[in-house]
Amino acid sequence: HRPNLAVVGATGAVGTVLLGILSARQDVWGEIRLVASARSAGRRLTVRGEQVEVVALSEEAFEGIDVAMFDVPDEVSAQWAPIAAAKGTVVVDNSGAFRMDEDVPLVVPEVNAAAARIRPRGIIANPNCTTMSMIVALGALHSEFGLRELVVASYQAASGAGQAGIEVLREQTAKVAGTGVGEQAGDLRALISDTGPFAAPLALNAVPWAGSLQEDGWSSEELKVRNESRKILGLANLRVAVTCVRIPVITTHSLAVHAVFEREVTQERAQEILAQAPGVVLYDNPGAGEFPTPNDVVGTDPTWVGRVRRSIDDPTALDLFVCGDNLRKGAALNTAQIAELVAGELIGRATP
Ligand code: 11C
Repeated sequence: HRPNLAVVGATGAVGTVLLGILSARQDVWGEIRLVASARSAGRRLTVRGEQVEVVALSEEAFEGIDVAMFDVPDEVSAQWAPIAAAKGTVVVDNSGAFRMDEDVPLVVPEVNAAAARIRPRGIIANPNCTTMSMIVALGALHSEFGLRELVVASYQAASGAGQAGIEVLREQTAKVAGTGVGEQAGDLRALISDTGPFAAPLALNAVPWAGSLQEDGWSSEELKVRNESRKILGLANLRVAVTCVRIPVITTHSLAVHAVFEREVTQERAQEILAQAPGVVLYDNPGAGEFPTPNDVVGTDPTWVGRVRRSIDDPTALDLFVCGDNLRKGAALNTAQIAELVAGELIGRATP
């Protein structure tokens, strides 16, 4: 039979994008069951052109389900993914709960698809959207030049913090419009007391913080980018320095990347590799004003790369600017791609 799929967290910011993606991609699924918290149960959502009623998360929700995609908070995944896996469902999880567990593969199909086959706990993890926004391009460059070190600054969209992040940025933007604020130190903080999921007012601002405080002043988001990049690329000793910054963009994360390699690089060869890499679009002609911006690429699937330069002071280093839709490839699309890999495996097994 065609494998049955459950979407857990169907009503969230990523879940909503996921239903659109499932409706647009080649359909490999039998039933698609929509699962969410008890609060959302009974709502009807459209997937593959059909209305489907949302059911509450419970053990029974995984009955007859072959693959489940989870897009829920860490603690919900930590509790429910093992329950689903124990029922024989392969879980593709987009939370941070399992990503760094040794017996859980962390998969980006363009980079390490084979890793998805070895999943002793029945769980496959999907990377953080910030890591994802650069890793497909870096994977391609790594294959050719051998990656040694990354120095990265992110420019992250509000929707990385979910639906609440989108709403707060919209409210703040409406509040500042036409007021003339932004010219006096602290005038944004005086106007905006509720910063929602962000550490400071985001409209007309840049906030060098995402996630929670970890040891020695690092943010959880920064450590995820470092640790997940190492795991996906299979480079346990990769040197990574990263600063994560939130900017007033609704959707699409961007990163300025300085990547140091084992071998000497040229701008031309790097551009050639990126132009040919699956899942990457090279858009790099600054003389004509051509480089990716988050607003130009939102809603698209690939990783967009521009501003590719060989470092002036290091012939083994490249500098580039990368944009990726954090809700699509950054979350929903990659989850769907992994689930499709598993579906292909299950169908192959059923019809040898
Ligand atoms: C953000 N990347 O932009 C985060 C959200 O580990 O999946 C995703 C957190 C995660 O805020």
